[in-house]
Amino acid sequence: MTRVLTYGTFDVLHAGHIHLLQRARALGDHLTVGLSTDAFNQQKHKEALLPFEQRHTVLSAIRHVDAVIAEHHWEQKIRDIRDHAIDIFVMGDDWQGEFDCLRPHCDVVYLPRTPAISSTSLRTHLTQGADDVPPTAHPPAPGA
Ligand code: C2G
Repeated sequence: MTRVLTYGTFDVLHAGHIHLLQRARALGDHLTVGLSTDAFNQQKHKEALLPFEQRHTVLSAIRHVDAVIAEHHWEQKIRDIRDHAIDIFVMGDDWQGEFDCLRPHCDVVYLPRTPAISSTSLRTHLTQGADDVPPTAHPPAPGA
């Protein structure tokens, strides 16, 4: 069994997140997602609209996701890789190179990020009542 691991905030879930999770899961047989806690989001200087519990409920319901663990700090990845017998670590390529230090512990794969959509843009759209059309989210090119 090939076990895959990824991390994120997954706030205001959108097609970019789903495309990432779908491709990550397709690299193996089991996908574990490290979900950033509200406290860790503060460390990341990231403001999530939805609290951890709600983001956990949504993420756990996605058929591409087999397990959700809490992401409390930057340094837990090596332990998570060991504890969950991870073979492949995956992140979107906005993180290109940032996690190459994990290569001694597992394969590291960066997948093309889905353009033109982000939780930040959706939060702005939702909270500022923008009257423009919500951003579209075309999936990355096939084989991306
Ligand atoms: N993503 C994507 N396309 C988008 C938006 C996000 O492929 N349009 C990917 C990101 O590259 C990331 C994952 O979806 O791999 C989750 O994105 P975020 O929820 O923004 O997570 P982030 O804040 O990048 O947290 O330790 C790692 C961090 O917890 C990652």
